[in-house]
Amino acid sequence: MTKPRLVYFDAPVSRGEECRLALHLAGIDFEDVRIKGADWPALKDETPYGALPVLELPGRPPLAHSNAILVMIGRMHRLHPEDAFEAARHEGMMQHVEDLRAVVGPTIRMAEPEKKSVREKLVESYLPSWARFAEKNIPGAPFFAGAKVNVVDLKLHMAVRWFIGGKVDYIPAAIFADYPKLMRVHDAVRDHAGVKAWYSK
Ligand SMILES: N[C@@H](CCC(=O)N[C@@H](CS)C(=O)NCC(=O)O)C(=O)O
Repeated sequence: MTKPRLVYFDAPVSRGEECRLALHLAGIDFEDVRIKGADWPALKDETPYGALPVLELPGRPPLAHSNAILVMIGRMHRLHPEDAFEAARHEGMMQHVEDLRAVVGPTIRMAEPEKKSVREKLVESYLPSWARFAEKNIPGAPFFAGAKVNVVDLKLHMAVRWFIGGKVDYIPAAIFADYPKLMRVHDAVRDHAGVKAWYSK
């Protein structure tokens, strides 16, 4: 291996996509390895924790867990605060996104009518509550910490983008519309020149 490899599923979503965006914004030339669903069972046990994304760096063991990957890239490439307390605040929000995924993620594999019923309950209480707490803890504008993008913004962007396309059954596309700070971070990342460059490749 001569250059970093980011291994994730073949989709521009979630934990893998936020790591790809971070690597791209960091200016790192990396191999974007996309695993087909059918090939995953054979690979699962080869990964550190049985899940993706995994970042492979030349001369290092594979690194797993999206937040660990993001924080490491962020620290090395000025996409995460140097100050320990500020960094921890960013990491707290990154964990908040992981909490959301831990709650909503399992509904993807639910069959009907359980999926409908569980998601409708999430729309009533968990999702507005999650957004309210996110909103309360975003100090800056347009990005989380102000004028400059950080890895936390990429993670928040992916979380909002999951729903606002209206492609998640039973979850309205406008679920986060009443949370202006959250939407502002989403929009600022969407409109960031480096992010646009990634999607125009
Ligand atoms: N805590 C891990 C969670 C990783 C995770 O659950 N990844 C999902 C895809 S987003 C996965 O690998 N699913 C397939 C499986 O668990 O077999 C992280 O943040 O990267």
